[in-house]
Amino acid sequence: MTTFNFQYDLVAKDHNARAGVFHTPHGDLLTPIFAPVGTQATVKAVTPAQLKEIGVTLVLANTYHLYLRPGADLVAEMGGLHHFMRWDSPILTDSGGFQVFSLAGMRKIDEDGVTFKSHIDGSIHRFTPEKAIQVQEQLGADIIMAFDECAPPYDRAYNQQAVARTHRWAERCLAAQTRPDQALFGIVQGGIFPDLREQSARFISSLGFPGHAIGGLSVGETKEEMHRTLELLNQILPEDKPRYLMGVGSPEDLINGIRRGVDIFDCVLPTRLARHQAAMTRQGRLNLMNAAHARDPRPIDEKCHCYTCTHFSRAYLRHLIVAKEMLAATLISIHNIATLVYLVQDARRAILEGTFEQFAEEFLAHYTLPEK
Ligand code: PRF
Ligand code: ZN
Repeated sequence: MTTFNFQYDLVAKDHNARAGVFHTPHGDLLTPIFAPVGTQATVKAVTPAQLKEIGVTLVLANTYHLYLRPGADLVAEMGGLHHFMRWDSPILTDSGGFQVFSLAGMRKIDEDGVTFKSHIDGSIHRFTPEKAIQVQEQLGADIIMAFDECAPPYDRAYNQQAVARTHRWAERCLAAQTRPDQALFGIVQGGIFPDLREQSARFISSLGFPGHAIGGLSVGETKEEMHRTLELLNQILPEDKPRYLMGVGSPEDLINGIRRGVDIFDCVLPTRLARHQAAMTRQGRLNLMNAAHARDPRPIDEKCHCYTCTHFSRAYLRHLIVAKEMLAATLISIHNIATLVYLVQDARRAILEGTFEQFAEEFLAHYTLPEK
């Protein structure tokens, strides 16, 4: 099906960390890469021009949300997602499975698909693997995702079923694809269970997808379990295709993921934290609402070269927050996204230089984990 050559060039390896280039119809992605989330065809509070200035090259959008509102037909009629949201770099859409499964009590899963109730108006809808592909083809992202089932991480019987179903659905997604210019990624599931993960990685990578996603992590398991799972998958997933760890993106998770062979990450964390007045730095989180910042002339991070840190003081940002001004969310979002984008850029440089292990150790030594 695919006629565009979605090639992944592995440029350098440092232990298990990888630096590469993934070619897409809207340009090359330099990996490791972090993609901010634009659930409703907008990265909340940040314009495309601001994303470009930071150096963002990939954004994620959600099939579930855009299918419900404004509708995939409307987006297609408006020239597709790139034109609609005026983002001319690569876009990745998630398939909707994970979002539908998050609708506790509002969905019913069977072998053929999922019936669910809209969180907007309560109307009834149905997604199948075929429907998820059809909607993603209408949206027109560069990277689209297979329709999968993400089970609770510790439920073995459920994961066994979910893996088998995810595999059958992956084959149906491949058969349903008609556009030659979208990279359809298969998704590995299996919870915390090594045998299920191995089975899933072997099966999914046998289907010939141009890239592989790791689903079902950062959903309640421990960090150690996530790391062990990534180490196992790193040995099984083919080296010549990109690996995407879905929905993961704290600074320490990025470094720990890159260390275990992950190439692509996405997460709502930078924009969500920004709307809750929290700044991400390489040392840890900072709550800008705190009275300690009231007369602080320093930027969020003196070493950060983002627009926010090169122009504004903590005192000004705190003032915007206290006065409930919208610009606060924009400026903190810009800084938080920049923190993750610069972090993976530095990681890539270190991989190319062969110093990634030192870089990772150094980063983790100075990083204070947020309180739970
Ligand atoms: N599947 C899909 N999207 C996802 C996940 C998944 O398992 C996760 C889990 N971290 C986030 N987004 N399709
Ligand atoms: Zn900054």
